[in-house]
Amino acid sequence: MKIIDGKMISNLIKEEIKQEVEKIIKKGERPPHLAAILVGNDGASLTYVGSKVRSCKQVGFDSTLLKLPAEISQKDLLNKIHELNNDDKIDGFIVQLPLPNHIDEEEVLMTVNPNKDVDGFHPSNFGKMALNMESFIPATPYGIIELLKRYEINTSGKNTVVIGRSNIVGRPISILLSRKGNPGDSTVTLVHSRTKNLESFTKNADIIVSALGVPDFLKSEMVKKGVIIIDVGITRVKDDSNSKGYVIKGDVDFESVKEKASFITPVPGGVGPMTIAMLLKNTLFSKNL
Ligand code: L34
Repeated sequence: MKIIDGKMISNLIKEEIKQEVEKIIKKGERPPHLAAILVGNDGASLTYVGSKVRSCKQVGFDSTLLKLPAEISQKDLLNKIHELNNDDKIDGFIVQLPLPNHIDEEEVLMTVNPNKDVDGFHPSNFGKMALNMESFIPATPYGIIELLKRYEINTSGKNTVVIGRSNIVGRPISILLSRKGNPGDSTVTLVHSRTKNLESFTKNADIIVSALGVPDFLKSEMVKKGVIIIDVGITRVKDDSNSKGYVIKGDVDFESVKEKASFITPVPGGVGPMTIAMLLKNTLFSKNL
C-alpha cells in the first residue's frame, strides 16, 4: 500500500508556481491576483478560504478577501461580483460555497465572468471541459487528476467508480476520467444515493473516487484487493477530546481499507491541499489569458 501524499505534492506545485511568479516579476509585470468572496461565518469555509489567502502569499500572488455578511441580499452580492468582473487588477476570483439558503447559487455562479472563473463552475467552462476544450477545470477534480499523474497511476481502460454526483466534484471528475487522454480513458460508473446495490459496483472497481461526505462510508468489505482509493470526503465530526472540538473524517474507513488498497489518499493531507494548489494554478493561467 502506498499513501498518496497530497500535502507534499501540493507543496511541490506551489513551489513551481512561485518560480513562475518570479519570472513574471522579472519581466516587470505585476503578480497574479486572486480574490475570494466569503458570505457568512461557516467554520469550514473560513478555514478553506483562509488557507487560500495564505497560499497566495506563499507563492507571491496578490489576494483580496471580501467577507460579506450572511444576510447580504442577492442584488448586493451580484453587484460585488460585477465589481470584480470589471476590476482589471483581478485575474480570477471565487465565491466560496455553500452560500446561505436565501441566495440563488445558480444565478451567482452564472454572473462570474467565465474568463475570471478560476473555480471552473460557470456553464461555459463546465461545457468546455465536457467537450475537451481548453477551460478552467474545477480545482478539486483538477487536483485528483494531478495526483494520478504525479503518482503515474494508469487509468486507461480501468473500471472507475465515482461515488456522488455533486456539481463541484462527482460530476466533473466522472467526465474528466472518461475523456480521451491520460489521466482519462477510464470506464466510469457514477453511483449515488439512488443507486441499487452500490457494493456490487465498488467491489469491482479498480479505482474509487468517493465524494459523498459521509464519514467512514466505504468499508474494506466493499472493495477488492489492489484498489486505488481517492477520498474526497471531508466532514467535521464533533470530538471533545480534540483541542479544536472536532476531527476531520473522510468517506473511507482508512485503517481497514488501506490494507487492501494499492494506493490511497489520507484525510486530511490528501485531496484537500491539492484543491488549493490547483486553484492557484488556474489563477496563474488566468493571468496569462
Ligand atoms: N467556490 N467553494 C468554491 N470552490 C471550492 O474549491 C470549494 N471547496 C470545497 C468547499 N467549497 C468550495 C474547497 O475549497 C471544499 N474545499 C476545500 C478546500 C481545502 C481543503 C478542504 C476542502 C483543505 O485544505 N483541507 C485540509 C484540511 C483543512 C482543515 O483543517 O479543515 C486537508 O488536509 O484535507
